[in-house]
Amino acid sequence: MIRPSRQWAASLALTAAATLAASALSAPAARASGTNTTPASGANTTSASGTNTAPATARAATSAADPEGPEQIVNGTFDSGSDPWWHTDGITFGTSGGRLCADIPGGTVNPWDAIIGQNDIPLVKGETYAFSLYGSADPAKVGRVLVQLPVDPYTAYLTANPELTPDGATYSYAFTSPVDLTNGQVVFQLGGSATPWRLCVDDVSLKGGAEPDVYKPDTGPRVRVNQVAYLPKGPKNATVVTEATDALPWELKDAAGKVVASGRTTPRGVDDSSGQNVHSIDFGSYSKAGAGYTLSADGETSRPFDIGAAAYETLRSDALKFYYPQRSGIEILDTLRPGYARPAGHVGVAPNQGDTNVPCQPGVCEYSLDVSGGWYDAGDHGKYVVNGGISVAQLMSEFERTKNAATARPMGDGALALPESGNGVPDILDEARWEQEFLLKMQVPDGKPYAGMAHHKIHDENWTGLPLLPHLDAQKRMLHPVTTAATLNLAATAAQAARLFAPYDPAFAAKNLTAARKAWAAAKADPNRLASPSDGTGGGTYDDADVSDEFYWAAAELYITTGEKEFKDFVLASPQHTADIWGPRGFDWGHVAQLGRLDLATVPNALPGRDQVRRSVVEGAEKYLATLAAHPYGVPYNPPAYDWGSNNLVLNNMVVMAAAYDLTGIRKYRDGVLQGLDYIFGRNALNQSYVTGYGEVASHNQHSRWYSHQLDTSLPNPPKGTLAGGPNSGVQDPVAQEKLQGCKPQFCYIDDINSWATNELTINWNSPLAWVSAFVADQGDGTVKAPGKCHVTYATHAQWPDGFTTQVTVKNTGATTIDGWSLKWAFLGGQKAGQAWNAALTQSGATVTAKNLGYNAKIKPGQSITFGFTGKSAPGANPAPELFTLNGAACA
Ligand code: 9MR
Repeated sequence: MIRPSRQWAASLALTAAATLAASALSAPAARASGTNTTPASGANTTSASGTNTAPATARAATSAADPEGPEQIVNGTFDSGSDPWWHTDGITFGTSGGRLCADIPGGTVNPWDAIIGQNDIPLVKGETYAFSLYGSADPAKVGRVLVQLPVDPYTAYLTANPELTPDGATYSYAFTSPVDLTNGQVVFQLGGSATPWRLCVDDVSLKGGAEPDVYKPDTGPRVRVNQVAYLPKGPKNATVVTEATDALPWELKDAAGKVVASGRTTPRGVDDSSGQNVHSIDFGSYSKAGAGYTLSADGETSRPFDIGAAAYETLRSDALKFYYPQRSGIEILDTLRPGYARPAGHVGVAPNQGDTNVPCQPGVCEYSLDVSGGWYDAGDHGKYVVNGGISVAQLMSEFERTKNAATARPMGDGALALPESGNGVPDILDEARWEQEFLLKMQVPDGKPYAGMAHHKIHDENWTGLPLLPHLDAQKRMLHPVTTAATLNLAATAAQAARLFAPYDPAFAAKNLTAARKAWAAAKADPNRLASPSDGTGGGTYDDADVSDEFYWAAAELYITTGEKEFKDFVLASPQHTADIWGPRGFDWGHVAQLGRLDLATVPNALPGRDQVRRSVVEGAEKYLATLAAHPYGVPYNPPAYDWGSNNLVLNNMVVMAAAYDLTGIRKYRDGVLQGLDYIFGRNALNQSYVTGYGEVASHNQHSRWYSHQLDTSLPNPPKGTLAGGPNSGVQDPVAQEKLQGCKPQFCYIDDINSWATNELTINWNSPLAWVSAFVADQGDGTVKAPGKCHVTYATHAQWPDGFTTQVTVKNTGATTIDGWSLKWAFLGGQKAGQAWNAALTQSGATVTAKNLGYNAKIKPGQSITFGFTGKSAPGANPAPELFTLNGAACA
């Protein structure tokens, strides 16, 4: 994969200089050999080139080049893409089958007119190096390989001219470095051919010299805690890294250094995810709120932490405030996000080329679409429907949970300081709408081929370098082919939007329902149109070979919204409905059956067998709880290798436990969520928080083209509340490849802006963070509230096309008289409560409040009152609400 990094951008800049410098070299080889034929160099490029004309695999040098010496080339085997190799413009470059192949244009004059290279190769003076590669050329060509100074005068320490043939061969050389250099360069100079040709290389190796520096992260004290806060009445666990095998004493100290609790650790043996011998500490019996606590064991003292709830109240909004400055197509105002102001990106103002009139990739379509708006996916400027889909769904679900979960507390209009604040709509829905409007724009218009389907993505023609503010991106942007997965993401989110926006903007709700139905029909008609796994130049592929889970999710949302038979039947017949979808890896943009299952379980609907759906969510939670309990760092995720974006998988597994708590009220599921949070905030092998601005040591250099403070100090770091992707055993980026090779899963992370495989920020990773932090904030100080002493029966007696009548009975199940009552519930969609009897009804959004009248204020123990109302139906299902709150407490 060509993926820019700062290094890559710098290399390209250097290419122009290299061209100039190379002409200054005039006879580069002569000058280079001159350097190399000094007696001190031992082997020299003359002999190297000389040997090179001999049959392949001949060894050039006589000196003691150490073929077993340390490898200095990064990714010379091309097993994980092409990074950190760079190339000059005009070369078409790609890896396949673990080999790099490049099409070299014809018509260039000088060798240096076409270059492939790698930077930052350390050389040690006097050390002899063995350089080798496998290469082929079609048609045959004499290649030119240099190990050189990367800047003027581009002194070459090795110049070799392998005679490359279509059959391919291995070439070996040796040279002795006359210099100490930290930033040597290996380049293949490939220009000078009148006609195009194709080069393939593999196993590029430079062995010898100093062992590359082994990167050792600074992990601070060996006692690992949640550096942000433990809830006073919640669980409190920590991990100690120690050689000791027997239990050790621990002490909890308050901010004044006074010991307030103590105990003994539990030895846990060697943890596979970190390779460390560890003990765990449970100090959950201590519950006094305060700041600046520390935990000591084995002679080490943890980073400080709070016992309190305040941080999570802030985090729930910060995690959502992340989205406004991710917006495309709108100016970011300093008044709303101090320090983060920037002009609108991709609004059709030069140098931007989009997104108001975006053509397709050649051959894909004949029209252009206005696809402005939406959120940028991540640190890049791409916008992808499948990833936008799960992100907007999780924001909408965070809002929808406030209608159905006993502990949920809604955040209202104005909570997120948005341009739309004050419009009477909860800010979280305003933010979700920004993305949903974009998803709607990605749907192919009526009358065009594939009408109703959604384009998979829109992004730049090539990867851009860092930093690059969105409004400065001058690349051509294109729509990529439609896919079934994107279409179903649109169907699912539009169906969910249809019910949630109905109370606020019925026209927008209706537009979404129409789009959802169209998308569903189009996906059914074209059920296996997949994204190409090789369409990854300039943007991510987001390819997915199995879309049965997308079908299930879309059908589930359409069923919940409409109650219609077609969707019910599809859900019930889908193998995803009964499959065990709670695997250890969890769910993400490519595995979305869980989104459907969770909503079917938690959002009111009349699906036959719904109890089993609910039970299955609890079964999933049990699994993640068991994983967490067995893990000495308390992580509800423990695959042998950590995935790309592992933090988001951890958080999504926490969503499942949270849903189980919402469904059952059983405390252990809630405590599982709280423990999972400890890992995210510092109870981990690296002893760091993965959320910017939260915790003593926290990620703050996430890969982003506009939060590029690490590269340009005039730019900001990501805003407070931004999640880093987290450890990724795949180590696909150059920084990870250089520093993290062979890492144990928890160590496969580095807070470096160029580590895009371990340290990116994305809209679909902040969405579970937002969801979970709202859940945690809802737990207050962690006290589990007893259910209200009431029971409600809600019976809709009659229903006609645009209306219904409902009777509600409230029973006092407690031992004391209720004197004055206020009962709350929320409708699924846009229903409106009308005339009432025996109660006074008011409604805000979907939430209805029924208050007693003077004569029925009192409900004696064991007694009931009944009231009723007529309602105005909204299009779609009108299931009975399932959460009733009487005087602030959820009825059992
Ligand atoms: O999050 C994506 C991850 O699941 C994939 O394994 C990876 C490689 O295809 O791509 C990740 O998504 C990136 C996307 O392709 C481009 N924008 C940034 C995303 C996060 O790194």
